[in-house]
Amino acid sequence: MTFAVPCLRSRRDTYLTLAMQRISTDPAQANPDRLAYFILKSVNEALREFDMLREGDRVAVAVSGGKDSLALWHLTNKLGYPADGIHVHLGIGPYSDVSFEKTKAMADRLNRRLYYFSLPEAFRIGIKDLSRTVKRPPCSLCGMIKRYVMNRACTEHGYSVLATGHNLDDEASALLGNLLHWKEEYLWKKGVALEAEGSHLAKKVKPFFLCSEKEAAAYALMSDIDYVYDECPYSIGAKTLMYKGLLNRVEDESPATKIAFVKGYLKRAEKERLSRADDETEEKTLCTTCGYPSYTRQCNFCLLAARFGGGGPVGFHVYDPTSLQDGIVKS
Ligand code: Q46
Ligand code: ZN
Repeated sequence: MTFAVPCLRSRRDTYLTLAMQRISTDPAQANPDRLAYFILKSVNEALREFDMLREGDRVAVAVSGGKDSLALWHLTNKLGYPADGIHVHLGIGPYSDVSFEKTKAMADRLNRRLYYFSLPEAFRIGIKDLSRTVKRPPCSLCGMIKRYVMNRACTEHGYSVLATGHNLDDEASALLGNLLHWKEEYLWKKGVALEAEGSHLAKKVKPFFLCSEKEAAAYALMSDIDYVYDECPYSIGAKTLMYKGLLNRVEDESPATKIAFVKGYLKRAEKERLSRADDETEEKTLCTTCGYPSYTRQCNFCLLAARFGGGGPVGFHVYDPTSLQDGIVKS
């Protein structure tokens, strides 16, 4: 498979650095086609081994505007799985605006629909002020809002699978963090292909989990994908970045450690999840407002919507490049 590689010479150094990790320690042998081959091989292996996508599935990709999610959206369509996108605008100033623009540009390029939810529009407040007002860390709020929006968009628009752009470095660093702090409540719940639960929680898959962050970036560069280069301001100083650095040092000394670490975990996690399922004491109920699973009478999203949403229904947008429509869907 050959990718169009615009201005290869100017990107040569980047490719060589990126390619060295998986293809060769000899820069002269590294080239974009071989790198593309390894990336596609890894994604195919993940899809097959973990039964991520089945015939008849309708796929949506969670798209942030960063390299991993845009590359995944592009690759999923390239591999023959027509996939639409779902995006959450967090209201983090220019960072969120640029992320949204890059996401919309990919919708245009792929000619696929994009569902999106805008926090500042729906709640008239960005994540920073929301966090301050409700006294909850921005990343915890962000995770909750994204999970809710993604699930709801999938359920209401008939997508059976939600694919996310988590790569090998994300999985390994999250696992290391959970282990170092023995976060038993999260430790065994992570997976790379989690089946749907009931009619409200879509199946979740991570087709990039065997690709390193560098490989995902290489795919984005090779495919001429324009992504947001800045990191989310709330990720700066996050422990996961330190864990990624530590794991990279281990990987340099002992190649393939990250893959062994994550694959070893996945084998054990499946058994642990099954044996722990009977001990689950926390009972889920259905939110009295939206009907989605919740541990409390009203789910956290609906509580926010009641407080900040102006009393009306919460609006989700759909941008459809095929009809050049940008409409709001009230739910
Ligand atoms: S959780 Fe936190 Fe991320 Fe959300 S607020 Fe930004 S850093 S985007 S990976
Ligand atoms: Zn609810």
